[in-house]
Amino acid sequence: MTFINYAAREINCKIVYYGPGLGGKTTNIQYIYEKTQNDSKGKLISLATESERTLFFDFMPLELGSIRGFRTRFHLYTVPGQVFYDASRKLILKGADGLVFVADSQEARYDANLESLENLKENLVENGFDPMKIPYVLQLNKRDLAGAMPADELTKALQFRDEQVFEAIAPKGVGVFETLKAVVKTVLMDLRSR
Ligand SMILES: Nc1nc2c(ncn2[C@@H]2O[C@H](COP(=O)(O)OP(=O)(O)OP(=O)(O)O)[C@@H](O)[C@H]2O)c(=O)[nH]1
Ligand SMILES: [Mg+2]
Repeated sequence: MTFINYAAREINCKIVYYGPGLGGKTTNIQYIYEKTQNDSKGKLISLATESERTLFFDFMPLELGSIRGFRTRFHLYTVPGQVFYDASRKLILKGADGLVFVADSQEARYDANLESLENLKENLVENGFDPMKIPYVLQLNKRDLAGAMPADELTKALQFRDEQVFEAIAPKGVGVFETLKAVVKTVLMDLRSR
C-alpha cells in the first residue's frame, strides 16, 4: 500500500520487521535510529512492557533521499514476537510494502523461528498478500552466540523463496544496514514494476 503523494512529491513505504520473541527486531530498529542523522529520522516510538518486550509495535520514519524528485520515506515497524500478541501482528502487517524476518540463530529457538514464519505466512494470506511476492529478506540474527546454528543449516530451514539472507549481530550493527538496504531496494524495484 505504498502511498505516493504527487502534490507533495513524496513516496511513503512501510517496512515490517517480523520474527520470534526476543529475536532482535527492536534492536535492529534501535541501531538504525542511533546511527541515523537527526534530519533524516523522525521519533522512535516504542510501546513496550516493563521488561522491554514489544507490547504493540515500534515505529520510526526514515528519509532516504529522493527518487526522480520524490522524497522517499520509509516507515519501519516491528511486531511483538510473543505468541499471544497475534492480533497486533495481524494489524501491524496491514499495508506493508516490505518485510524483514529476523530469525534467532540459537538452536534453542529453532522451533520458535519455524512457528513464527508459519504465523507470518498465515497472517499475510489473511491480509490479502501473496507470501511469495511481497518484498522480503531474511536476517539470521544473534550470530555471536555460542548456541548459534550453522548459517547454512538455518537458511535451509527458513528460506522459502529466493530471498536474500543476511547474518547479523544487531546490537553491534553487524548486518543491520545491509538488511535494511536490501529490503528497501526490493521494495523500490517492486514499485517500479507496477
Ligand atoms: N548477543 C546478542 N544479543 C542480541 C542480539 N540481538 C538482540 N539481542 C538481545 O536480545 C534481547 C531481545 O532483543 P529485542 O530486540 O528486544 O527482541 P524483539 O525481537 O524485539 O523481541 P519482542 O519485542 O519480544 O518480539 C535484547 O536483550 C537484545 O539486546 C544479537 O545479535 N546478539
Ligand atoms: Mg521488540
